[in-house]
Amino acid sequence: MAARKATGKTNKVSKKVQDLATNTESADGQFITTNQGVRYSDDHNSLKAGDRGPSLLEDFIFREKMTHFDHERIPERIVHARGVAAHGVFKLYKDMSRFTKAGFLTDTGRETPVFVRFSTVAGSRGSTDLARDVRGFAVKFYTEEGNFDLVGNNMPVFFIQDAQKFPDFVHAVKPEPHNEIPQAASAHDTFWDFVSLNTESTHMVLWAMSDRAIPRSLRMMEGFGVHTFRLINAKGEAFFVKWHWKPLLGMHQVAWDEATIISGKDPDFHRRDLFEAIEMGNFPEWELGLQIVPEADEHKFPFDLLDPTKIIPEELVPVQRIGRMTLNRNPDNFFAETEQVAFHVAHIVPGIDFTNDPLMQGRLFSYTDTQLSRLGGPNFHEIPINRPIAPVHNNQRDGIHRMTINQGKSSYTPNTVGGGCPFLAGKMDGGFASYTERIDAHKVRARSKSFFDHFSQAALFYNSQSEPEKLHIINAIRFELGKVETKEIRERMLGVLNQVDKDLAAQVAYGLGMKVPPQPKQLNFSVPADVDPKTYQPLKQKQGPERSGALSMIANSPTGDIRTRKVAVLVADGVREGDINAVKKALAAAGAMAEVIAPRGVIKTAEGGMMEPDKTLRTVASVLYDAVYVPGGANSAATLEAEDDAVEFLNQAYKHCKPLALSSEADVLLQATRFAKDLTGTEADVENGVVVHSNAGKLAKQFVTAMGQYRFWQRELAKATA
Ligand code: HDE
Repeated sequence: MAARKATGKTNKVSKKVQDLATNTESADGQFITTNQGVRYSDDHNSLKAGDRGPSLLEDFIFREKMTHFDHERIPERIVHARGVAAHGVFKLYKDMSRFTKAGFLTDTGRETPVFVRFSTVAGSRGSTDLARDVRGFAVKFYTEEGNFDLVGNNMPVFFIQDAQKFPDFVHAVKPEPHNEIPQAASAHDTFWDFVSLNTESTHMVLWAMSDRAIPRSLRMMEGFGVHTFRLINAKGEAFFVKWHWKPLLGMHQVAWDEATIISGKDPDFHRRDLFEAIEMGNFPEWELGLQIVPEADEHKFPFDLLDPTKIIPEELVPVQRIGRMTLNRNPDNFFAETEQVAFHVAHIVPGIDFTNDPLMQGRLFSYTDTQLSRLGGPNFHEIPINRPIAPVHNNQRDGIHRMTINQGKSSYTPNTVGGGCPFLAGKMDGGFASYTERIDAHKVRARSKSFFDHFSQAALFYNSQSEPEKLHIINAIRFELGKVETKEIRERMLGVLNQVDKDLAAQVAYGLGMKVPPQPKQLNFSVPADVDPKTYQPLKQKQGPERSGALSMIANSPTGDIRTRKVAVLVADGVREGDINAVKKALAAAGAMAEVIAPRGVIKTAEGGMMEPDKTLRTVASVLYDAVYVPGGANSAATLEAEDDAVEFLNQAYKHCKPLALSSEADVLLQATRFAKDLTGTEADVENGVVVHSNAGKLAKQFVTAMGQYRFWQRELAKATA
């Protein structure tokens, strides 16, 4: 595989990982056999009594094959069922031993192998990649001291504060139980019923309604550990820490209308994008960022560090970028690796520890429990993708699908028959010891009052968005609530939104044709039983920044960087091949790529040659590309003008705010579009991302500059209704 070759050197550790994958099999040049290793000669016909007679029960070859097939599926994950993964490495920039003793965070000479699985949350395994949803971002670090799993999401907060509510939340967002509708969508009654009754969800609801929930690529989204963890240094000192992944390609989104079309045109859009990028050697990269808070500062914030519905604004604690993760190898086998990988929040290594975040505490139980039913027994750590590179020795034995053949007579500790092995590891030997946090408390079912502010950070998030992003949030909520059939739920949610931002609530209400209800209207099950939910007034704290620059995707997208973007070059018979070459050259120089698309599988160029396009108009659509280019050649443009699919290609690209470039010779095609009437023929068109020029070289150059802005969202603002 090209990608594997391109990785080049294998360091000591990744070699070890490969050695551990001893269960690999390749059928290249081999005879077919049964699972008992018996070669056989016919795999097309079952054994019968006569060639038109009944099948015979003794056909062990048929029965073995069919039995295996009948059991091919394992239960999909209850949440995060739809996922895709890749291998890679993590390299540290900066020794963090002041804060932690974890080897992969202190030894800058190491390359730690990683396996990363991205996922959507609500949909089934076969659902679309472009659902409006949170994305899972789970990283398994195979460190020399054992596996560390950072099981995070692409949003830094969560819907609930206490694990007790997780099954309810998941039941509410999943398809409704009576008819199993809708698939992979939160736009339905039960989700909004739940979140409108649990105002602790409000902050996360806004993230989920923002463009973060419809990323352009898994390679272009942030990741977060969500909970506050602890780092522990060699002296035993503890620090609070929040984990961040910052994508080096910046953060980018698609338009919602675009997402819905992609779901039909290519439901594997994200999965394909990741796979192809890695195959092409465009290795996705993220920097690992840490926000570190000394223990002594625990109570200095206007929110509780243990509350997973809160961020620490970067203005209060900056994110230190301490290392880089590069994904450089696709899995060989989706099932064996991506499906069978088992992440667990409790997989930590010495130098990292938990906090009392009540959501995290519940997760510490859930992840092993779920693997027992999904992977069938307690030995899932022996599946190659889950094996640590650190050696494993203990007295655990047997169980379903045990792979290890333990030697010797001792399977207990303490023992003398085994010479006392395996030995206990003290601190000096790198043994894990839990942080000795002092706890002095009553045993209660309760929530700390410091968790009661449900709206300040929701408002912070909303206020920090640019105008186009605010519009996207408003439209997303209009869409979702528009699908909610129960009026009381819609109304209750408007009441909740009104506590975040009056204009937001008013705009959503206008779109729904409803009125914002007077306050307080909603019941609130986010408050303890001793508070009357009807009269409960939410606590809103005013401290902290009004806006946070890190929260807007658009504000954090590097302009000018168009690496790995995909351009559609629309052509037909009579196209000027020289124009195609000019744009291809300009794009390649900037790290982007072009695909030539024609009405049929072969075309004749203006220069007289024959050309095979990469794709035809029948199999692709503009939603699968970042920008569109129409080269010169009057015949080509005239042919495209007569093709509904070609005109629609341009219309959609314009609607989704993408950069467009057309040779002046393609004017007939341009005039056939819906947006031709919006053009002025002046510099304003270029500022609006539509470039027209008669010179192919200049057109290509201006096009690359326009692509540097990614999208021209102002087109939507001009048309927005309020
Ligand atoms: Fe998970 N979660 N979760 N979750 N979660 C699972 O584990 C759970 C939560 C996350 O690619 C399950 O192996 C509980 C927060 C990711 O394989 C399950 C609670 C965050 C993945 C489970 C949460 C996550 C999972 C399903 C609340 C972001 C996919 C299958 C107490 C920080 C990992 C499985 C992969 C998967 C339980 C909340 C992230 C059922 C009980 C918060 C990325 O164990």
